[in-house]
Formats: sequence, structure tokens, C-alpha cells
Amino acid sequence: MKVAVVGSTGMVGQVMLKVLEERNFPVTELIPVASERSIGKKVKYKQEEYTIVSINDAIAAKPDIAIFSAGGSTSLEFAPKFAEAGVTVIDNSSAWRMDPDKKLVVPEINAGVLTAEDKIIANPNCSTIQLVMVLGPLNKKYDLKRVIVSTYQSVTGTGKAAVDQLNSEIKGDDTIAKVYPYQIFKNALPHCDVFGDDDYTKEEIKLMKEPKKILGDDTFNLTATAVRVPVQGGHSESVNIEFENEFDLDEVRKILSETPGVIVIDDVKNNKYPMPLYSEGKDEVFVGRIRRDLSQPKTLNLWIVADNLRKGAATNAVQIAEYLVANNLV
Ligand code: 11C
Repeated sequence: MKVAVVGSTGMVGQVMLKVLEERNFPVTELIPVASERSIGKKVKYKQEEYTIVSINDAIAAKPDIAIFSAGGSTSLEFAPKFAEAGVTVIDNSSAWRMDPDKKLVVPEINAGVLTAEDKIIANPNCSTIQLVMVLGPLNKKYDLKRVIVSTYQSVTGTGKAAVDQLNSEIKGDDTIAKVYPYQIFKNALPHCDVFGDDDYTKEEIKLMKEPKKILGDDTFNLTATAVRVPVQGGHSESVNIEFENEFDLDEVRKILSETPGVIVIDDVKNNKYPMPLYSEGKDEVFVGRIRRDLSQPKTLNLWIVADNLRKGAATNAVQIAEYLVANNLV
């Protein structure tokens, strides 16, 4: 496969290259793409250096697959141009996710919706991916009624400048330009992405809409509060799930343990539960603190953690590419 990585110098782009390499994706030619100022620079892939090219040169090179992580406006402008050239685009931005003609895919949950006709495929938001990895199998068994999710999101979700802000604040250096409206070190900001007219942030709206599309089910209600915390390893989520049907806690643990890509860490007597520090660099979604909501029947509380740059972005995109290759859809 000839593979273009658009946004190859960004935080997610760099992890894309790492994940393609680690998973031994059948890359016959790598075409790294980045903004004007990076053209001509090199990126490393499998011990070799590849020269960064312009996005138009990448289209002219006609890759089989282009994995985009370059922001919504680049995706809106260029994904259709790649698609017209016959390239299958896997797009990590929010540009196409809710477009009714585009598939929004978490392979373990809904890869079956993909066909060879899908030329622009959307990769969901990071906090959505880890949520649906848990909601999907439980919905099948118990039927979701209402979900309340509160997130604790890593600064890596905002990008390198946010990581730099946190690290500067830890060192007591206050001279760096701030990405967030407030200090993030020693703080928690109930503010991920921008606020809309409805007083929800864009991140919260993504969390409320994307799971229904991925699960192909809009019969349940979902509400979200997204919070940025001074953490780097991954996003965490406290999730309250009300089902239509009664559940058994041991069965819930069994279902989740048997879900590919999910690891249950739930042994509170020994202080074992998922944490972002230990999810960093891992491809799985970790779930723990699985317990009944004592305030009402048929309701579960749990805690989900995943590396937002891996399963939340790069790994999920590469898994989509793997599925396309394995099923001759590209
Ligand atoms: C965050 N979830 O942590 C965001 C980053 O729509 O793909 C990814 C934004 C997106 O701020």
C-alpha cells in the first residue's frame, strides 16, 4: 500500500507513523505530508528518512490510502480532492463525522458498515472512541436508556502547545504563550474546545452525538461534561449508564473482558483501577470501578481510560486501514 500521512509532524501524525510501523502495516511507499514550512524536512519511518512533500504532490502521487490528522479545514478542502483521485481517506478531524454520507468507524464496533465505495471515512473523536468501546457490547446485551459521561482529558488532546504550557507551568516558567484561558497546572478546566450558543462545548456535543451514529442507535439519551486536567497519558471518563434491562455485575465484567481491545482492571481491594499514567503508549481501552449505581435500578457506574493519541486517534485510524486491506476494500 502507498500510504500518505497528512499532518505527519503533528502529535497525532507522529503517533500514526509509530503505530503503522509497530503494527507492520503493509506500507510499500510512505508519503509524509505537512504544512508549507515543513516541506523538504524529513520524518523517520522504520529506520529510514522520508522527505515531507506538499499536499498537492501527495495527491499527484496517487496513494492507496491517505490518513489525515491536519485539522478540519485541511480535511474539508483536501479530502474530497484525494477521494476524486481514487484515494481512500481516513480522516481524524471532526469535518466529516456527522455527514450522513460518511461512515464514522470504530472497527471493533462497526467496521462492518464499510464498503469499497467509502472514499472518505471519519475517525471519531478520542473521548468518543473509548466510550463506545464500552457502550457497544453493553448496549447489545442490556439496551442503553441513558448515559451521563464526565471526562478528565489529557492536555495532549489539545496538542503540543498545550503540553508545553503544562510543562512550563510545572517548572514555574510563566513566559510561554498560554493555549488555555487559565493555568492548567494544579487546575481543572470545565472547558474542552469552544463553547457554543447552547453553553455546551464542541467536545461535549461530539460526545453526545458521535456514539449514536457509531452504535447505529438513537434510542438512548446521552449527556456530557468535558473537563481538561493537568494529565498527559490519556483521557479518563466517569460514566453512569442506565439500561432498559436488568444486568448482572459479573456478567458485565465478563462481557467487557471478552470485548477485543478492552481490558478490565477492577480490583479495588488491591487498589487496582485504570489510570492515564499507565494507559500511555497502549492501544487498549481500560475499564474499572464497575459497580451498581445505588441510587436507582438498572444503572451502572464505571471508569474508562485510554491513550487519546493511540486508540483515541492513530491506532483507531490504522485499524480502519487494516480492515480495508484485509477485506479488499481499498
Ligand atoms: C481533545 N478530543 O481532547 C479533543 C482532541 O475532534 O478530533 C481531538 C479533537 C477531535 O481536546
